[in-house]
Amino acid sequence: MEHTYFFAVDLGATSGRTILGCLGDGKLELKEVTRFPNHIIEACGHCYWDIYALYREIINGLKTIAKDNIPIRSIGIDTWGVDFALIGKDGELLRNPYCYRDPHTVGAPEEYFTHIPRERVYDITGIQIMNFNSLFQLSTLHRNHCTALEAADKILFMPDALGYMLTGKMVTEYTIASTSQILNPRTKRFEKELLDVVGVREEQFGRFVFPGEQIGVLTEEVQKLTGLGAVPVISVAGHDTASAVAAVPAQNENFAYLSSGTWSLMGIEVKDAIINKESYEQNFTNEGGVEGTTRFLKNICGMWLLERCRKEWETTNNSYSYTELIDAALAAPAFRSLINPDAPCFQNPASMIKAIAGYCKQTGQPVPETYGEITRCIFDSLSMRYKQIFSVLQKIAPFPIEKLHIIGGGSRNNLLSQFTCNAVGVPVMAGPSEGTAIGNIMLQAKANGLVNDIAAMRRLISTSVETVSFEPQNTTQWEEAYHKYLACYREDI
Ligand code: LRH
Repeated sequence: MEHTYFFAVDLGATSGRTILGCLGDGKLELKEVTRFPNHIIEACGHCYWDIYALYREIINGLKTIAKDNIPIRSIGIDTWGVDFALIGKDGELLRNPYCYRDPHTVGAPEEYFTHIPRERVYDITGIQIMNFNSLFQLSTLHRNHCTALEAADKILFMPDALGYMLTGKMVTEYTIASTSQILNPRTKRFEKELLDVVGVREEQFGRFVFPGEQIGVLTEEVQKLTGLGAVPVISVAGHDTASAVAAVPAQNENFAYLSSGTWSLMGIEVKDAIINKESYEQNFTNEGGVEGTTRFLKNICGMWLLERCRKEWETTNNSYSYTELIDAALAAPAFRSLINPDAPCFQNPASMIKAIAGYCKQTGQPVPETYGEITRCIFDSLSMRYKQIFSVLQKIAPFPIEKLHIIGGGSRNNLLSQFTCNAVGVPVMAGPSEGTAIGNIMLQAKANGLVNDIAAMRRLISTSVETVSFEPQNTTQWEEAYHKYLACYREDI
């Protein structure tokens, strides 16, 4: 089989990468082309993303490929969810997109529910209520008479906005649109009733596309900048989590996944959205997957906790590698202090270390002081939160969950994978760590007719990537610790 090359742009909330995928002889090989940080820019009282910096990084990655004369068949872009760019009538970006961590949406859902009740919003969308969902970002902008929104002709979600900058074509890709809380998963259309409240019309979104459709080809401007030809840009699963879930190397359908990065997304793949009293009460989400599947999952504050602590340590000249942090966590006492990683105080605190200390003080637990103790507290608490969500999944899933697949950067952390395995009590398979980029590339391969369906994709992935397997250990000890976690579990700190 001849080798075919694909270019993936995978942008997360803390870092981004461009990756070259090579498919041949029934195997996929990856090569990281570039890796770069994605900074939240705090300015004039708001938090922004620098979309031009991201665009420049994509151009740099493409330039490298062109210099090396690698004949890429297509390009795919995936990013984090919910955020969007506003485009004026003249096709210009109206300002840098807001970052979902901007506190301007605090309280926005409650205000929105005075127009349409919470239950109805959930019933229409099946999306967990989170204050930063695009619907609530739009309602905040609308309420504040945001001049950019008032002038906007089009609204493009992040992967689509970058796709537009590369091709000049405006689309709205289904999986990323499903994170907005504006889409109805049954009809796969935007809901006018929800949009009316925020003064937005359906025509303000781009042409609606599903994963696999072509957006366009590189503009002449981008061709000149990069040295490439008219390479097609394919709409992959634009939502990073959707691309990651597509890459789960599962052997059958009875699995749950944990996509572990800045966020931890834990869930199952189902045929139809699960929207009922229990899913509403547990605030679970139904996001769009590939081939008509639904990602029934819950957001858990993931490596964000540790990423923020690491940044703080760096400012005091203490940079710790992940290996150092993991070793120190292992040496620290177990289950000494347990936090609810999803407590509001951890969403975007000025100091994560102080926020953790504050939570522990308020719940009468010892305050973790050393970097090892803090890291241990984060790992112990994450594994407990995973158990809590996993038990809900076990109750709601229409099948027995036989295995948990951990994918994404966090799957490289063997200590946390073992903790998670002990906590959930089923076998865990960790890897691939570049799940999102792999999903992105394989969906391009499918669009180019090189694989038939998601099952074939997953088979090919499982023969191409390395995984690590874990079996539950010391489960009684973990059960006991879970009781302690529940006793210290708070949602109001
Ligand atoms: C993970 C993610 C998640 C969203 C969040 C904003 O990167 O896409 O699925 O909820 O970012």
